[in-house]
Amino acid sequence: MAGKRRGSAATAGTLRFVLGDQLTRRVSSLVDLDPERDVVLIVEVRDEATYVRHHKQKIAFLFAAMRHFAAELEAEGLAVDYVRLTDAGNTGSFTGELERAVARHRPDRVVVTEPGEWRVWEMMQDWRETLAIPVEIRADNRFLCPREDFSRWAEGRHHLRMETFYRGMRRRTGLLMDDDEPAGGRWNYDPENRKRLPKGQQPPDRIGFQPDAVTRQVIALVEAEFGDHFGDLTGFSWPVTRADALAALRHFLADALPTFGDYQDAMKTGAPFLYHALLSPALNAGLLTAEEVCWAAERAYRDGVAPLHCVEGFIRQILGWREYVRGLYWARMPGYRDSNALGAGRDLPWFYWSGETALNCVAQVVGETRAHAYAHHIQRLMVTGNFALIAGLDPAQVEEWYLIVFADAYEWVELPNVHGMVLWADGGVMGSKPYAASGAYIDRMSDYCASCAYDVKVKAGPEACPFNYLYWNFLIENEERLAGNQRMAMPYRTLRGLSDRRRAEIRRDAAAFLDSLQARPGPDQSGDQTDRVR
Ligand code: FAD
Ligand code: DLZ
Ligand code: SF4
Repeated sequence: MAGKRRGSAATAGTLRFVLGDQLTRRVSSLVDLDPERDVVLIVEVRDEATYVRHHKQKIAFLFAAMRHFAAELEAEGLAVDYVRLTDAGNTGSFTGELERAVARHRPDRVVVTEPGEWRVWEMMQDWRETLAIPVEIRADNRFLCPREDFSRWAEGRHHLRMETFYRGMRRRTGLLMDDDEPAGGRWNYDPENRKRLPKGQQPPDRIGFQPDAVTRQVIALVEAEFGDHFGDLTGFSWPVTRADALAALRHFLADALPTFGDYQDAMKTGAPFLYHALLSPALNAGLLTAEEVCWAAERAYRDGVAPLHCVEGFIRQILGWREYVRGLYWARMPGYRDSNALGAGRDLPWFYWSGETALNCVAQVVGETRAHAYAHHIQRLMVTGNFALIAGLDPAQVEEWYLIVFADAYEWVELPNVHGMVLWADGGVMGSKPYAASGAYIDRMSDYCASCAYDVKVKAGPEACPFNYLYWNFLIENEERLAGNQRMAMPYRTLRGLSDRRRAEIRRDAAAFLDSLQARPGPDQSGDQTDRVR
């Protein structure tokens, strides 16, 4: 890129390496930047786009955001060394590009903010040994709970619980607090956040951002270089600058937040966004901070723009869940991903890529994910996640899928949600019980079942909704592991009431369905193509 390389011959300033998901002027690696002597390094590298084969929109989103951010820094008069993917000599890796930049600029030190993924953290430790100059790795100041504080809180606890952590964070920040008491007298309005969307209720039109010339160029680059990755680029409309991300935030606060809480768990055909914020790609890449988003939501409550149960429900997601999973990731890595508490090992069915399945709920969610690199929380948890859990899919393959398909996916947030919350592969570190559910849950919260080839009311045989018998089959298969879990007492009591004949029927239907998954990966899809897409 036409980045200024001021002083590239013999400057003795600091080289400030900003990763693609650290795009804020306030990130710790830039706070004490000396505009006269320092150089900011930003690099597009093939390794980061292919260590898993990310959705095309995720790559386009980050490259576009990186290029816009670099341009903003340059407009401020700063020296930016921006390496494009197709620049001659691009080595394709963080390490290679950092080494080349050190040779170009000969800085007296490198400053970088800690990354969001363990594998990059390990790279950074190597830089300290291999580069001949000091490498300072700074804490990521974009989170409200520093890693050390979370680790101290988690120390000695085998089971961590988000609710306890969240209350501590409310007290610590003062968000939704009236002196020492929670606003409205309650900490949590979760029971008010579970309504089905009434027939005829129309969610608001969502603001989309037309790609400008820079973004269009990136989209063409991604199609040319990563055309065989999962996902469509045609509808790309993510905000890729801070200004646009702020516009998206304002739009959410005014048009969706006042109803967000009521329909947080609802799902509707053809309405992928409902009242959700659509802010996670911008938040995770640094275009917005968690702190400003939470305080903006609190202001909407104090000003009477949005009711408390909606604002609390929203703030809980960011101040609670987001900070919690991040703390847990760093406190439990690198061993966290190695457990497989339920011994699951079935291969990921091809329909997670193709969407070609008679399970209408799964087909809808995969189709929307392909189109937008987005599915909302309940779709991720209770449709693709619930299926993966009750079908006993291999945690590593499921985790890779989630890391690939969403524009907001980084391991610090994906892994605890998938390994812990969805698959319970951590044996209960993250959540008290598996979120297993039959088709009745999906029927209650969506309109998917009305257009499905299967019948959600039928429990056995070829017409039956597979979620129904897979749910009971899951309980049977994991009886030894889960029956002692207090929160599973009710379903196990019901299971014990089933006749031997009914149990055998469940086992038979589940085995036939699961075998068919392995035998027939899906129309027109060969195993070779699975390898290609991953
Ligand atoms: P909203 O529903 O409007 O929520 C507001 C914000 O709260 C989000 O932007 C997000 O920052 C935060 N949030 C909500 N729930 C969570 C959560 N469980 N963990 C962390 N933050 C949360 N989120 C990611 O950012 N990246 C991921 O890779 C990711 N993978 C997930 C995988 C699974 C299986 C599940 C169940 C959840 C995952 N989530 C992930 C959390 C959540 O689904 C997304 O953050 C949310 O759907 C993003 O859309 P939104 O901005 O419209 O969120
Ligand atoms: C996800 C991603 C992609 C696709 N490309 C780049 C890139 O070219 N340059 C970069 O600095 N970062 C990229 N990223 C984000 C990194 O993967 C991310 O910083 C690490 O996963 C650590 O969170
Ligand atoms: Fe999904 Fe079963 Fe409903 Fe079909 S009937 S949409 S498979 S829950």
